[in-house]
Amino acid sequence: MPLLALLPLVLVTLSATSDEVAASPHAHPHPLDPLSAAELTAVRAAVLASPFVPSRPLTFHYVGLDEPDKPDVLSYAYATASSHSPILPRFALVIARAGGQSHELRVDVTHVSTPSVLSHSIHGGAGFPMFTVEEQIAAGALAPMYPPFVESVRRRGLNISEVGCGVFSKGWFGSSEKRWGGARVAKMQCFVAGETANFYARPLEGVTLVVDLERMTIVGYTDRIAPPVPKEEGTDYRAEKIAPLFTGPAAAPGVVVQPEGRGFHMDGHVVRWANWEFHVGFDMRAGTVISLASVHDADAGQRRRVLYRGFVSEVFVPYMDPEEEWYFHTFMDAGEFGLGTSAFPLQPGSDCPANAAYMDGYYVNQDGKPVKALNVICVFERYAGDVAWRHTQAGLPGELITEVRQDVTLVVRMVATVGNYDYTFDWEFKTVGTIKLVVSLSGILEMKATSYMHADQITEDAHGTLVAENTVGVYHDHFVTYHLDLDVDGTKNSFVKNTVTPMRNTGDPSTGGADTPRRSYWTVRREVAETEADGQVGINGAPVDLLFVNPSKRTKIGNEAGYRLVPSGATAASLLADDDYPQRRASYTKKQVWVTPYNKSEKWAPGLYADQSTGDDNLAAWSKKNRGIKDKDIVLWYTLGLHHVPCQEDFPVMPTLSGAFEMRPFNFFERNPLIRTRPSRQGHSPNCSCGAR
Ligand SMILES: *[C@@H]1O[C@H](CO)[C@@H](O)[C@H](O)[C@H]1NC(C)=O
Ligand SMILES: *[C@@H]1O[C@H](CO)[C@@H](O)[C@H](O)[C@H]1NC(C)=O
Ligand SMILES: [Cu+2]
Repeated sequence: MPLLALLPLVLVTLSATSDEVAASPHAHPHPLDPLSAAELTAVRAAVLASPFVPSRPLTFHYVGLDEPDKPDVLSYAYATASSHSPILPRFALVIARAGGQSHELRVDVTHVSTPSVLSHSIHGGAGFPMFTVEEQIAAGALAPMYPPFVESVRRRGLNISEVGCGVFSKGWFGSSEKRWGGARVAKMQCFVAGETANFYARPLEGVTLVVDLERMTIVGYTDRIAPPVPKEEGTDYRAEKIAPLFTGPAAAPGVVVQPEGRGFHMDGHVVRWANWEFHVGFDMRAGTVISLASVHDADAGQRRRVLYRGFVSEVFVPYMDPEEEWYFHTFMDAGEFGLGTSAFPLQPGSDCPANAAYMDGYYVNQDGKPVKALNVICVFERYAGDVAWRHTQAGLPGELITEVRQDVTLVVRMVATVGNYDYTFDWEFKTVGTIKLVVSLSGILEMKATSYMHADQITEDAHGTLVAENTVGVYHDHFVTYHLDLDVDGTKNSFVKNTVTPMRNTGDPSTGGADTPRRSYWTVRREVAETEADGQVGINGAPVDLLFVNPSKRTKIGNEAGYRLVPSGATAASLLADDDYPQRRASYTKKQVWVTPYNKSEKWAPGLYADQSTGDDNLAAWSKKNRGIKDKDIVLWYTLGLHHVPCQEDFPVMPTLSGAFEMRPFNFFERNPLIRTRPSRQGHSPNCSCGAR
């Protein structure tokens, strides 16, 4: 039937509209629900009325849920039918700036009509909170009014009206930058816009401004070099600017259809799908937060805990050019810019398939007023034709047995666009019990203008790849650090390193050998980590299987219930010197794996105050306490890393590049948990050539 071949590909959805998650129908929010607009409004009122911070102006840099203590949340979430869930108080953590100080406030918003400030303190250590969107805009507006900058632009033969500047965090470089006296300053660099949407491709190289974000004035200025501004032609990526578009039958359009409706259910922020249940939250710093993930064990007839809380703790992006304009490009995208505040509405049908459901988030602006982030998270079932398990049994007389089960997964997705880069963060839940975390990079490179027009002209280290004429895509890293508070079948877990070790066969049974011609083999040496020092692992060295086990939960045949960490690509560790300033701030990026005892206040790998942090309060510093981690409530910190050597295909916009890792059940179930799943009832699609044989 050739006509059908022109029809859309396979699956199509019933309810294509109004996919927004309804507001929680419950009178009381789930204790891990993000703060609602009403709660955020109440937080603001309480802070503004508080005598603790009398000085004005006051700006809000972070407001997030300060979740109840873990034992309380656990008894709420896993309350038995007989005991019923307690109503837990609702607290917010606020970080505000006033009078040149960072104020931390804890606000009780259990009753939104009578919010109250419970505690207040002034941050005395290093570092500053996230930038606000408003101050970045205000800083950018200073540049065209700053005479030396206007002069620099004029000297380059450009018109000030076509130049725009953005805020770049300045990093931390110790006593070498005493001149700013520990002030909350940032750098600004500028681009030439013109007709293209891709101003990142047209840097005004050589010019750096320093802005004091508190006084909102320019406090430093350099105009050092003036290579040509790269040409505009070929920089745009908008469909209407790229002509001609492909018109041929490059690919038939595909739409996902679920004739029987969605396979998952959303109750407020709680998602139930197949054997999984979990809570989806949203935070202005971390973005998506997944909590209370548990998997139903059909054989045991019970729900079993896997993850208490997981989120992206930091994204560290150091650039590899030591020159004046580039050395400080050592960004901490979560702690400086906010992944949640950088999340924009997902595009239905492109960012997420047609069968996706969407969730909104809320954060606050600089005035503390709630801002709705529309459609920032999507949830969808994915069947991409992959196999969960299979076997064909040939050789039986007169019979060919084939059993195959589809690998259908549930994806929770958010995209954060932090300036030039777009990060897609996926949480993928698999029916086999696996949680897969995927980070996909796209967007626009940070580019440096240069006089080079051709690769043959480059005689010294260009610190990047010539990706277009006069344009170098600068070398850099992406280190995405996850905080995963695993609770494998309960709270108390141990971290086990199973090192795969080569062995020699002595050939002599009296020394444990085997009397065979075999010379060598490998075996597994098991080590249970005692303290945090044992919890640090560089995974590119020895072949090692890393497990989180619950020593008190065993299978019927005696193996400890566990989950295994499986990296899949993107295992780069930092190559910076230990004494280099950016490395001191992000010292935890030297090893991919850290395991710490659970501590509610240890959430952010570079520390609570990431901007200009010094590393004195980061994950590596906490780990120096070398606390016990055996048979305790422990947290996995995993850093997914990529060394990015740009190439021409990354210009003008970068094709998606992904890295991932999985947490897979390991002796958690008694057997393959999918053994009892039904074979697919879905037959041939109309455009499958396998039909009429
Ligand atoms: C700069 O651009 C603006 C707006 O396009 C225009 O009005 C102005 O005349 C230009 N100035 C110069 C010196 O070209
Ligand atoms: C929990 O973390 C905070 C912040 O790092 C620290 O001050 C406190 O001592 C920690 N508590 C324990 C028991 O380690
Ligand atoms: Cu990159």
